[in-house]
Amino acid sequence: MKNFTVIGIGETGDGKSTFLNAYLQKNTFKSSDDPNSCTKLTSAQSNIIDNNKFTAIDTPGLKDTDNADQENVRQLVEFLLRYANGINVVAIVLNGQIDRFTIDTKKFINIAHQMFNHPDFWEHLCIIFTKWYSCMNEEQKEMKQEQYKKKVVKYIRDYTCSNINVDLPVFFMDSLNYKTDEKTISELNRFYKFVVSKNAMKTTQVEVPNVFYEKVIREEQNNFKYKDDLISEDGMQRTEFFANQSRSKLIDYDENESYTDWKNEKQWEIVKKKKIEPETKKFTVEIRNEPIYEKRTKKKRILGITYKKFTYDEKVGERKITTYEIRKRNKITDFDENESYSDWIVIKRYTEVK
Ligand SMILES: Nc1nc2c(ncn2[C@@H]2O[C@H](COP(=O)(O)OP(=O)(O)OP(=O)(O)O)[C@@H](O)[C@H]2O)c(=O)[nH]1
Ligand SMILES: [Mg+2]
Repeated sequence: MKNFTVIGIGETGDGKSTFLNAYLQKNTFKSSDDPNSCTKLTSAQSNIIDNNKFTAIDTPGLKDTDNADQENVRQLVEFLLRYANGINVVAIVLNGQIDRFTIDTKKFINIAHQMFNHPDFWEHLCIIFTKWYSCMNEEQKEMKQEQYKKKVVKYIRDYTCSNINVDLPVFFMDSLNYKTDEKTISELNRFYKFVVSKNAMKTTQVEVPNVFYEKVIREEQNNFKYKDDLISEDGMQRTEFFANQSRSKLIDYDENESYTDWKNEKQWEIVKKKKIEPETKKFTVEIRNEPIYEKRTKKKRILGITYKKFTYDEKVGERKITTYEIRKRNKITDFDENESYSDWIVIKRYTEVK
């Protein structure tokens, strides 16, 4: 017996559980008109109709009132990874009473697409308008079918940056009255035909999408370089770090952009050394000659009266005074092996007398 699986995705309270009950022809999923989220966990139910097994996967609503969208989607992905039968149809369930093509519809489509991560995803997608009462006129239906669908297809093309052909069938249901409402019975039959025409899409490749961002664009930066210098007595050691990095550009559903931090993908390092070798040298800075005097005493007659002794200095030679400086400087061999010198610094100054 063949199994045909439909998964319902959409906003809380728009009628996913009720629609899936209609699809299974039995009231198995709990539904409620309470404004708070009713379905809390992803679960599956089946029914055998005309010798075919039909399975429905009911999911917690997006825009969950407990703000648990990300957690709900994670749990849904876990469920799908364990679900071996594959999915024939992904039904985006929307409240038919609301005409506008809102950011939320984009979000549901986007999340489902990112989550299934399957090349044939668009072929399996359809829209279910619920709460479509029999009293509603056909014109309105046409309008929805044409204009709304056009907008969704345009969005899918913009979003995938392609001219993809998306069939995107649209169904109108008063799911609560699936047994009695003629129009719903006929739409359900059309829906079964669509479901059985689709092969099951495997769910082994499903991924947890980020429910907050419409687009997550990976950016790369290769050979990014930063350095770390370590100074020691004999010089400086420079470690140059290189990395190939990546980050994500996040665009939310209101088109606000933000970025994650850069993350190193691959990194390597090059160590370079800067050598400092001290050298000292003796410099002669001054040579000067200084006269050498000796004291002399002489007697001298002062005009016919007496002799008087007086002393005087007499230059008897010269001595040479040499001033030396011991200076020090550093020879620096830089990271590229270029040599240079620091200025001389005087570390000692002295004189020698000869
Ligand atoms: N008349 C009518 N009522 C509907 C239809 N679809 C849903 N409802 C009602 O809308 C309310 C919410 O429906 P649910 O099926 O619980 O909605 P849901 O999307 O499963 O909601 P959550 O589980 O909270 O995400 C219930 O009272 C349903 O009876 C419909 O097509 N026709
Ligand atoms: Mg529900």
